[in-house]
Amino acid sequence: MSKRNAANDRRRFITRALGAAGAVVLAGCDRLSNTEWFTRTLGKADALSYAAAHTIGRKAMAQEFSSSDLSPTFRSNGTAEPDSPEYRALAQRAFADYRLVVDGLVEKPAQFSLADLRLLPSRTQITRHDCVEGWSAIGKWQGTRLSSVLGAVKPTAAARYVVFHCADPMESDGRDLYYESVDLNDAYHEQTILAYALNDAPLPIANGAPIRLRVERQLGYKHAKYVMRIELVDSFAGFRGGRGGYWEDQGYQWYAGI
Ligand SMILES: Nc1nc2c(c(=O)[nH]1)N[C@H]1C(S)=C(S)[C@@H](COP(=O)(O)O)O[C@H]1N2
Ligand SMILES: [Mo]
Repeated sequence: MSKRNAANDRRRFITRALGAAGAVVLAGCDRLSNTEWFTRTLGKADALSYAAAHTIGRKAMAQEFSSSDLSPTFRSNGTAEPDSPEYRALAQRAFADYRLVVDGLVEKPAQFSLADLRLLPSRTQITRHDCVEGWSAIGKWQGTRLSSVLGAVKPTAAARYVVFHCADPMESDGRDLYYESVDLNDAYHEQTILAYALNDAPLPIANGAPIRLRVERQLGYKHAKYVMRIELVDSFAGFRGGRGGYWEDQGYQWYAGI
């Protein structure tokens, strides 16, 4: 199959998958997760879209825009402020005490303050965020390239996935923290950054302060906000629901390519 046909097939496939999702009345991610067929459909779609993305080459860049394309405001979705004493304490001191822990299958586990992260190579990009609920927004993100952080900690040969542990509990009893994961292909991609700024201002709490992932070729729920810890693993099979992310454990596809 030629590259062009593969890309067309993939686009058609994804349009079909999302078109069907769009036909359900979606009040939010909760509603969607309860829809049985979505689990069924996108469970299979997962394997297919991941394979298709690899066929067309994972180096492809997400589209970038210009300042004139920026959305007037970048809305907040999901958690707007993590409800935990630990997070509140960090926020109160403007994240001066924040340390991003990076560990797991790495040679040199490390902790990074915001100042440390700002010293590493950064990238600025204007991209479109697509939420599975059916809205999009264009924002300007600046952040540390994830590849720079990984370069510092040196993943071992066994490392296959990067897990992002977030600050926000998804249950009112304070448990079930949001989490996400990507493979090394996306982790080392040029546009994959740990963003600390949005639209030329420090990242607001509503959008994931102090650090949120941007993984531009995937849907919104992959872009973990309030990232506290990054863990290199060889599998997420034994962790939480075993599907590599909070929404994935409710049935969303793990590879949410767009
Ligand atoms: N920690 C955390 N990350 C998260 C979420 C969340 O609830 N908690 N929601 C996800 C979803 S569904 C979307 S669309 C985006 C929303 O990002 P925004 O608040 O900057 O619009 O964050 C994603 N990352
Ligand atoms: Mo979303």
